[in-house]
Formats: sequence, structure tokens, C-alpha cells
Amino acid sequence: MRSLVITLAGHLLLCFTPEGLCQGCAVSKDERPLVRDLQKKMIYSVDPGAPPNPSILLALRLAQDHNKKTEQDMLNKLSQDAVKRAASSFSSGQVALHILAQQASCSDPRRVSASGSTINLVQLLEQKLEKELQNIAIHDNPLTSFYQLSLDVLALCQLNGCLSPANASALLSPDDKKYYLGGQFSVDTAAVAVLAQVCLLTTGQPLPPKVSEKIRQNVQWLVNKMLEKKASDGLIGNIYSTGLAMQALSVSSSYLKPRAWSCPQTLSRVLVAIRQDAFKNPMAASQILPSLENRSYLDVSRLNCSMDPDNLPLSTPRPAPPTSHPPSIRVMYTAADGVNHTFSDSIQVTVPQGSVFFKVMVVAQKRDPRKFSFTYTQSSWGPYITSVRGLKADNNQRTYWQLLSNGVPLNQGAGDYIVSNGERLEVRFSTY
Ligand code: B12
Repeated sequence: MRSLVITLAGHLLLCFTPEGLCQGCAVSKDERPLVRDLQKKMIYSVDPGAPPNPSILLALRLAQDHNKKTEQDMLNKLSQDAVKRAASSFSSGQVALHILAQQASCSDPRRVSASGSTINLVQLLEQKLEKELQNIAIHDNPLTSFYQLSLDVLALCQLNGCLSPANASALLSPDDKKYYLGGQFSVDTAAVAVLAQVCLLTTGQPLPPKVSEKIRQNVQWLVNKMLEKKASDGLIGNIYSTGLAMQALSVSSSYLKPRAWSCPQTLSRVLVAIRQDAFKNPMAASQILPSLENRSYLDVSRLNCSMDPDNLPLSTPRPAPPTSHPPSIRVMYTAADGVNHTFSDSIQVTVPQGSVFFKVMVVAQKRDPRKFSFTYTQSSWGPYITSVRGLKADNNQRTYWQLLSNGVPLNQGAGDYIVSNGERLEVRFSTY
């Protein structure tokens, strides 16, 4: 196919094909090694002991370069995990991500087989979404979050599952309670809600005019709110929401005023962050990768797996250099109940330089278990703190344990955030 391509500073700006205009931006040829490195990091990060992560396979499938064997192995593991966990421990959004990963691998999510059993993930998601809606009716709050509800609508839309566009448009309509977390507009949630609703507008049966008008209004509101969160350097929300925001904005160009957003500017800012290793966390890498390839989660049904090149050879990852004994640093650590104000305790903790927040919590717990004991669950992003001093986070009450440094909420988790000498760290029971 012939196309005319216009670039600025090596980034794709506009392209014209015989079919018309295709707009978007992707990394240049020179920057491609950065994308391949991210892919390899995601592949090497896979922990054989942990549940496989559908977001990683989804991102690898949306990439231009492939390692077919790795992707096939991941798909097999995901199918085994889905069959095992279908009955109990899946949240609705996890099922949705599994569906998208299967679909992106040209495997039918309605027939996922492993260990002699076959399950229908689309039907399972329909049931999970029903339970979410019941929880909203009772508690005025989903079982999970509007981020996951948006993933649910996106996956059911892509698979032509049982979903009324009118109900979906009401579910994802503008409402601060849905799109704000801890007083902050959640760009991540808005981005997935945009992808889901653009899917409703462009896939399947034509919609009744009133429904499509309502969906368009929803998308316009979300796009405007996301653009309000755009900083002068191109970031949208924070560095970890920018990838999803890029996906959303690139599929909603008809909702953008001229020059409202410069994709190449945002892409350049993201590439700086990649070079600074901001995407070490494989989940973060998986969410940024599609936008580097000018792809979005709406592309999962358009992939032609038989055309994939097998061009991403893997070498054995280099073992980390032996760490010399790092010097110690001291930080102040506080655990506080910021909701009912029943306790606020501080302790000075000594840890090796380069330690993460989680290490501080472990040391504090060891020194004074009565005040600093805590529990966590292992999530796709790493350890998620679920309780401190016996006080548990509760989704129906919209409470959680917030992480802060010098009074400012962190944009990384306890397993990733590297602490510095003299820092005041805090876990604060909060509402969102
Ligand atoms: C909803 C949400 C929350 C909710 C979770 C509860 C709920 N009602 O679902 C609340 C508001 C409580 C929350 C808290 C935090 N979050 Co949050 N959260 C999200 C969001 C929007 C969606 C997550 C989701 O549902 N994924 C889909 C499901 C299917 O995947 P899952 O893995 O099963 O999801 C679970 C985990 O992701 C976990 N979770 C949510 N946030 C975080 C953050 C970390 C670091 C970890 C380990 C786990 C975790 O809760 C999810 C539901 O059980 C993401 C956005 C994104 N881009 O992914 C941000 C996001 C993951 N959160 C983020 C952060 C930083 C946090 C906090 C550390 C903020 C803080 N300063 O305290 C805390 C976690 C502290 C802790 N206790 O360990 C960042 C992580 C970036 C990074 N590089 O690590 C993200 C990407 C947002 C962003 N753009 O900054 N979060």
C-alpha cells in the first residue's frame, strides 16, 4: 500500500493512504531499540511462580516485533490460569484483560482450553459485570472500580458480548464519583472509558441516534477532562497514566480541537522517561508500549497473527552485577489512621541505600510489630498494602492505605519507590 508520510523530528505526524488520512505518532526507526528493550524487560520479568499477567501479553501482541515462542508460552500459561481461577479469584477487569490478551493472540476467548477443561471467558465476564452492577445497586459502588468496569465494557464490545450500549453509556456517564480517586481526576480510568465507548460507537450494529449521541457526549466530557490534566511538557495526568491517555486521545481525534494535543510532544516526553528507566515495573511497561507503536487496545481484533515476524531473539539476561555493601540511610516512617484518627505512630528506620519503601515497612514491623505490622497482596503492579496495624482497607467504604513522601502522595507503589536519606515516609489510612 502506498502512503505519504509526514514526520517531525523523526516522529510520524500524519500519513495519507489511498483510503484517506491516517493520523498518529509512533517511535522512529532510531528509537525502535528502546521499544525492543522494553519488550525484553517485560519478557524477562515474568516470574514463573506468580500468576501470568495478561497485560504483558496484550502489549507484546500489539508490538511490531515478536518472539513467537515466548508469546505462545505466555498464552498457554494464561489459558491454564484462566481455567484454574475462573471459578473463584478473578475480578471482572482481570477477566476482561484475559479476553483482550486471548483475542490479540488470535485465540478464541469463548473457548479457552487447558488441563482438559474449556471455559467461555466472554460468558464469565457477562456474569462478573452483572455482579458489579448488583453491587452498585446495593452499595452505590462497584465491587472493583470504574477502571475495571471500563475494561469490562471494552472487552465485551470487542467480542460482541451481551451488553446493551444504552446501559453501558449510562454506566460510564460523567460523574465525579466514578472518575475521581482520592480527590484527583483519574486519567487512567477516563482513558479506558474513552476506549470502551469509542469501541461502542465504531463496532457492531448501528446504534439508535439517542444512544450514540449520549456516548459521544460522554467521550467529549472525558476527553476534555483528560486534556485539563495535560501538563506543558506533554504528560497527561502522571507518567504512568500517559500511555493509556495517548491510546484514548489517538482514537478520539474527532473530539479534539485543532492543536489541543500534540502526540509527538507527549511521545518525546515519554521517551525521555523510558531512558530514565521510569518503566522498570513490567506493568508500567505494558501500559506504555501500545502507544509507542501507535496502537491501542481497540486494535486487538484487527491483528493478523499469521503475518507476525519472528524477529525478537532473546539472549539470556545478564546477571545483575554483585552489589557491594551499600551505606545505610535513615528515614522517618509514620503509620497513621487518617480517617478516624485513632493512631499516628512514627519510628526512625535505618535501611541500606537504594532500598524500596516496602523494605522500610518490613524493618519497622520487625522493630515494633504492635504498631507497624502490615499485610499486603501481590498484584500485577507489585505488593499492594491491604492493612496496617490490623486496620483493613475496604472497597465498599472506599478506604485504602495511601503512600506518601514528605506529605505528598507517591505515584509508585511500596515495591518500586526508592527511598532517600532523611525522607519522611508515611502510610495513611485514607478514603478515595
Ligand atoms: C483503581 C486504582 C486504585 C484503587 C484500588 C482499589 C480499587 N477500588 O480498585 C486505589 C485508589 C485504592 C489505588 C491505590 C493506589 N494506587 Co492505584 N490505581 C488504580 C487504577 C486506576 C486501576 C487499577 C485496576 O483496577 N486495574 C485493573 C485490574 C484488573 O488489575 P489488578 O492488577 O487486579 O488491579 C489491582 C491492583 O492494580 C491494585 N492496585 C491499584 N493501584 C495500585 C498501585 C500499586 C502500586 C499496586 C502495587 C497495586 C495497585 O488494585 C487493583 C484492584 O484490586 C490504576 C491505573 C492503571 N493505569 O492501572 C492505578 C495505579 C495502578 N495506582 C497507582 C498508585 C501509585 C497507587 C498508590 C500507590 C497511590 C498512593 N500514593 O498511595 C495506591 C496503592 C497503595 C497501596 N495500598 O499499596 C499507579 C501505579 C504506578 C506505578 N508505577 O506503580 C497507577 C498506575 C495510577 C497512576 N497512573 O499513577 N489505586
